Amino acid sequence: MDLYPSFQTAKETGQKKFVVLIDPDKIRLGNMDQILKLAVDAQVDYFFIGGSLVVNNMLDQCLSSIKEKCDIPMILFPGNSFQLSYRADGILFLSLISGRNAELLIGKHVVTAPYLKLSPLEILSTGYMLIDGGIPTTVSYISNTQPIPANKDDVAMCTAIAGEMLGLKMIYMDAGSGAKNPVRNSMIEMVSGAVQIPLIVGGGIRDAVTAYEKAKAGADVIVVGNAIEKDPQLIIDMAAAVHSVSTKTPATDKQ
Ligand code: 1GP
Repeated sequence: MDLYPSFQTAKETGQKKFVVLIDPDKIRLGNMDQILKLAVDAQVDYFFIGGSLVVNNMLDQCLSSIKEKCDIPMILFPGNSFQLSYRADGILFLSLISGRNAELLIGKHVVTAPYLKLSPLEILSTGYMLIDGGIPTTVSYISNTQPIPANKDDVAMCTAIAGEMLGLKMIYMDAGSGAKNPVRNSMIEMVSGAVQIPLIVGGGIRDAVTAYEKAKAGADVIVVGNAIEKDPQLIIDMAAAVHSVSTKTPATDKQ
């Protein structure tokens, strides 16, 4: 499957996408089967697979068990260069453009490039922007970078524009897993108005209304992890809320 064209087409046609983030460490928790069934029923668009720290080496097993049960594309969202597997469909090749840690801007990429060049994975080069979500997150600690302050919409906009100009194919604004506050709507509006490439937003989205608002503000792709791990049933309402933004006409929205 060509993943990037599917993101591009969705952006062009205003079809919002809903992503469930699966942390391979959590595969041992009994709710994995339930999550997969609900994801199929709710027509979840993609799985992102990864975590800042994956400690149980369950990545391959996680990917295989998802593939056995459904056709939802699996995209690696690696927290480090050990989280690679040919069993996925694609990989977010992340450059942490909100930070100034050279290793995460280009260093790790050089090391992993030969492996990825030979792999069947579709490479999705992505400008990754950490946005302050109200609490220190694992990503900001591990990456040794400062997130963009939550109210600095202009900094986020300029960073995203620079990422697009550098040729990155997508922008991912992340308040970090388990963030207290998701990325603000005003920041999403400003960034989505400034770049043409697909905009992914995640971190701290816990309910369908918030997911709807973020998509409405201009996010093309909404990512939810923690809330769904805690309550898998949320998948149904969240996916429906995000997908509904695509189908609503402006006239319907005003009602
Ligand atoms: C984190 O954007 C993802 O990188 C998802 O965050 O786990 O808070 O939903 P949550």
